[in-house]
Formats: sequence, C-alpha cells, structure tokens
Amino acid sequence: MVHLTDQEKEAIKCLWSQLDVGAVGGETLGRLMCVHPWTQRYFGNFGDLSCVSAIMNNPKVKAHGKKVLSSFGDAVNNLDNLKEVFANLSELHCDKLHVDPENFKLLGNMLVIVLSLQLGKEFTPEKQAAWQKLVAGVASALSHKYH
Ligand code: HEG
Repeated sequence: MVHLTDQEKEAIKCLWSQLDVGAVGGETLGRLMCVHPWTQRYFGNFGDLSCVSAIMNNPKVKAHGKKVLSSFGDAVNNLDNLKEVFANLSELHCDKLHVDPENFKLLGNMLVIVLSLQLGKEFTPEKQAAWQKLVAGVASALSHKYH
C-alpha cells in the first residue's frame, strides 16, 4: 500500500490535468517496447515492431498507450482506493492476458521518465516523488488479483 500526503495528491492531480494523455501514453508504451523488447511478446497482433521508429510510429502502440494512460486517470480520481479501481483489470491481466506483473513496474518507471523528458525542470523532486508513489500503487493494485 502506498500512502500519499494531501500535498502529493494535489501534485498528482495538478500534473495530470496538464498532460496530453495520448502523446504521453504512446511515448510511454513505445519506449517500454524499445527498452525492454521482451514486452513486445504481448502485442503479437500489433503489426510492425521491427525497430525503434516502427514501434514509436505504430498506430496500435499509440492507441494502446493512450488506453493504458487513460486508465491511470481512474487512479488519479480514486487515489484512496486503487485496489478496487484496478480489481477487474488485475484479473484480466492475470487470467486472460497472462502479463507478468513485473512489467507493471517497468511501465511505471517508463512513465516517470517520459514525464521527466516532457516537463524538464518543472518535474521537481517533489512531483517525481509523488508520481513514483502513484506508479508503485498502480503496479501493486494491478498485481493484487494474481494467483
Ligand atoms: Mg494493459 C489491455 C490497462 C500495463 C498488456 N491494459 C489493457 C486495457 C487496459 C489496460 C485499460 C484494456 C482492457 C480491456 O480491453 O478491457 N495496462 C493497463 C494499465 C497498465 C497496464 C493501467 C499499467 C501499468 N498492460 C500493461 C503492461 C502490459 C500490458 C505492462 C504488457 C507488457 N494490456 C496488455 C495487453 C492488453 C492490455 C496485451 C490487451 C491488448 C489488446 O489486444 O487490445
């Protein structure tokens, strides 16, 4: 369980409201597939993933990245009960998609890196700390129903 202070919750919501969910989501999932190529195994029906430019420009990667990051929006709006919010998605990723939950942590770290690239100095240590907790909380909630 992560514990967020009121200040951290505010920092998360404020930053979220500034984000372009499509752009950041696509960049995050694309980089995950480039940096950790074994994550491509789950996306066999996404077409050309043969090199960095193919991955980063792949419309299915962009669309799915947007979907994944939109789902983070549910977390931002329910910071006090992440487990409930992600219960169904946790079951889906475990039972149907068979995604190794370690990948949730990798994706969270990738998101923090993309935020850092996009925001530069504006991504202060305080904001990073808050987001680092959020991505850990989401990864943990998504892993909760694994058995
Ligand atoms: Mg997952 C589907 C959210 C990480 C692989 N993921 C989905 C869907 C959502 C979602 C909302 C659509 C579910 C539906 O259709 O009902 N995913 C989500 C979040 C995170 C995450 C919030 C955050 C850490 N997913 C993730 C990772 C992988 C993965 C790290 C693999 C490395 N997701 C995956 C696959 C699908 C989804 C293979 C099905 C894609 C498809 O064929 O449409």
